[in-house]
Amino acid sequence: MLVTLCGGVGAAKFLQGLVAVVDPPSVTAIVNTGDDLVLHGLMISPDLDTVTYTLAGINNTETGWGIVGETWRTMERLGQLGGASWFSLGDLDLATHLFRTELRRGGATLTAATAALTAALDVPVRLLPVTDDPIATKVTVADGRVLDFQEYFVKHRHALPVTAVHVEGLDVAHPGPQVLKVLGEARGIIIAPSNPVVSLGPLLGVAGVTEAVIARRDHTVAISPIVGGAAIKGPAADMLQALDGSSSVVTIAERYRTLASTLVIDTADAHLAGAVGEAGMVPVVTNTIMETPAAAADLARAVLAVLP
Ligand code: FO1
Repeated sequence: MLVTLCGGVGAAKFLQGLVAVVDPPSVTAIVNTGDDLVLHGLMISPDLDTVTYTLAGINNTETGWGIVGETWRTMERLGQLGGASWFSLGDLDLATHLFRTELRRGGATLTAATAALTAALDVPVRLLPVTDDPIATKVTVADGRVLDFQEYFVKHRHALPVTAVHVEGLDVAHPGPQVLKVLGEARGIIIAPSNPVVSLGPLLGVAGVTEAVIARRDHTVAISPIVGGAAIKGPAADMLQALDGSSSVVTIAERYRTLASTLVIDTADAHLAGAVGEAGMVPVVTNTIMETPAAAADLARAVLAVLP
């Protein structure tokens, strides 16, 4: 069994490549839930949905989130009524949130609701929310305001300088029922090229998860989300610059060296391979930019080649 630690878009693309080169049921994805929100009374899990839609082959490749061929009539009507429409929920995507919310109100855990959703969409990979307990990523911005993650990310287009990130609920959150077990049993653990601060940070902060990954360090490979000092998508580079004082593959190595033995970096960063080694991780240099499913499959092959 292979376990991938996942945020949203970058992880979803990687998983798409991985399932092209291994038997999909042998893959388990543990997914961040710190981005989750309740809006219009609906329970929304953006990272779980991005991974689900991508593996179901119905993702919107232009936005990176949501469903292909989406329409927005409900949002338009909601806007006309004066309702909150800053977080765009497409007409098809809304069905996911209705389905999940109804199950959860009936007593299902997020893990169970996710299993029902992925089964209905024929997703061949097991998706595990990192926790069934509510956790919520909060972002402190330069003027001192503490924003909910989606307010920072979507409403303010992740343009505000960040001074701190914390995750509410981590002190009482338990890992999902199968999370520690699969980490202990995995043939290999792959840290996807997701934002280390706001995607993997909350996931690794759930009780026991970091310790379980450290215990499997020799079987764990991380893929850098930073290429040439910049993030492929989103605010990872700005956040690392603000919080760690730098944003290179070496910054990633410094964050991940206790968790993973190997760091996969892009050919654009080949000149930093030595510095990654000095930071305590074995560097592997390859193309990490997943412009096509074929490129994602090549990256997955490169990762598999370094797993024991
Ligand atoms: N991202 C946006 O930039 N704008 C949106 O309006 C938006 C809506 C949205 C709805 C459902 C969903 O699952 C994801 C959505 N996202 C949107 C993406 C989401 O904010 C991000 O993917 C993250 O949470 C960061 O990983």
